[in-house]
Amino acid sequence: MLKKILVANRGEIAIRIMRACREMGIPSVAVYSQADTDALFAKYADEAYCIGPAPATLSYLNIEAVMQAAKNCGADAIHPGYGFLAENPKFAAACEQEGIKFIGPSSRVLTLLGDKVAARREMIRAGVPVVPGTNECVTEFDQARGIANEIGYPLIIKPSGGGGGIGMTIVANEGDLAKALESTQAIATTTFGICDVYIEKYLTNPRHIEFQLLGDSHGNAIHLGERECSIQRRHQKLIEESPSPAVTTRMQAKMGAIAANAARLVGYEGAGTMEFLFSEGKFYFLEVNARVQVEHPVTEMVTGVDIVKEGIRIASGLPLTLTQKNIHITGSAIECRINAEDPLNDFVPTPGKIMSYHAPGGTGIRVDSGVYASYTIPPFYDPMISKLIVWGRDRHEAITRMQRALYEYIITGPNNNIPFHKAVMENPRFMKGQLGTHFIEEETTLLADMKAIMEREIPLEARLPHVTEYKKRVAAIAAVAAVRQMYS
Ligand code: MV4
Repeated sequence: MLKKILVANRGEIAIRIMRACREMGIPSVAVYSQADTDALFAKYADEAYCIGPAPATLSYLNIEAVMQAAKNCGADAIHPGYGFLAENPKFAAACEQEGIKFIGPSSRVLTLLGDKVAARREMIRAGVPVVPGTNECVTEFDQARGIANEIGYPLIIKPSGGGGGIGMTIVANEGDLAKALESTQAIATTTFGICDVYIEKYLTNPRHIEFQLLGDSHGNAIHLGERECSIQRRHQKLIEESPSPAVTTRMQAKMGAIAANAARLVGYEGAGTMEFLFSEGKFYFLEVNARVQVEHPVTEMVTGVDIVKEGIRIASGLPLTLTQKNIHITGSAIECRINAEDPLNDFVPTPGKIMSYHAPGGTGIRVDSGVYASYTIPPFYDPMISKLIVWGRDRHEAITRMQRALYEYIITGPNNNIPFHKAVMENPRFMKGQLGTHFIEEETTLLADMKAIMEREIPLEARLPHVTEYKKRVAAIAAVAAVRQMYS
């Protein structure tokens, strides 16, 4: 087993990983930027080292600084979490060179999957259904026109070095093709340093469904079912759930087996996700996310598998103890990402000091956060405050439990998107499970619904007039006042 793990990340995911370390008896080491001196993850770790100034390029993205800290503290492994260096093949290679275990796939696999055109080709070879499109990079207009005529419009041009939606251009007809090709190549070059782009048939309003995978270093791979992540805005997921209300048990078993087999064929080690578009009953491969994802807890809630612990076991060289037959999906789980952002002002980030904080609890509730009352959310990073995850015996119970939990949740100080989540949780289309990637744009009443919810809420100060001392208020708030609003 690994002996000491440096966590090359911050916030809730750093704590999530350190919690797994603690349960496994493995000491954890935090590295933090000057902006994160007061952050919870830096306190939670067994050891913590400041590795640089606030900007991520000088700290969390600084490979030399992270490697130096790992060597200095004698860590034999690094967990990259998500974002930052998580899918960086150069970082994984640096770890391999130094004899420090990178907890995740090898630099070879990260290179392969990071090249989205190469990944497409590999997945076709492995028998995974992909979106109709090109299997090599497109450089010239004439080449693009030929391909476009074969697959038909609308189509989408994507940077091969990208992923997650950045720089993608939808093309409605041939008249727009030349400009779209040029602009996507330009964005690809500036954002990813490679001008390579590829073309796919554009699917209008599909669902976004992904399979959770675990592969070990002994050639075993399994899947833990799917997550539906269709509720997103500008390529930022906001709500995720498992299982998808659109996927039958049969489809889950079939696609999961295909995805796990492909992971095994590429030699995938650790936790990973295979992303698909799901349209008219069919799955189309998009890309592999070669890391543990933000939304992994919904899968943990319905399978009972600790995905982070499994990743650490795999990185220690141990074979998977779970077989596909051991994996059973029980009930339904939903995650709401609670962000410091203003839902009334185009969701602009609102970092700042959390004045009072009370997280929901009780049956079936999980809150993964890196904050506390009086903590100041720094402006330099992602403004996520926490992830609120609920489990229910079925989707309906999960939704009503999420409603209850959102009304218990007290965060004062920065504006946050809890009212938005409250509006979605009572949206009729959401409740029916009729989701798609354009859900938020299409549900044009969401903003007004949210405003109505905010207006009917009684201000916190007015809820407990008889309690004068501020601390007493904070304690009493969740117990009585918050939930009542749900029915007001
Ligand atoms: C697509 C697509 C439609 N057709 N590809 C955006 C994120 C990245 N992983 C892939 N994305 C998309 N690729 C084809 N051929 C639509 C999207 C897309 C999307 C996908 C998943 C979740 C949200 C999305 C929002 C807009 C567009």
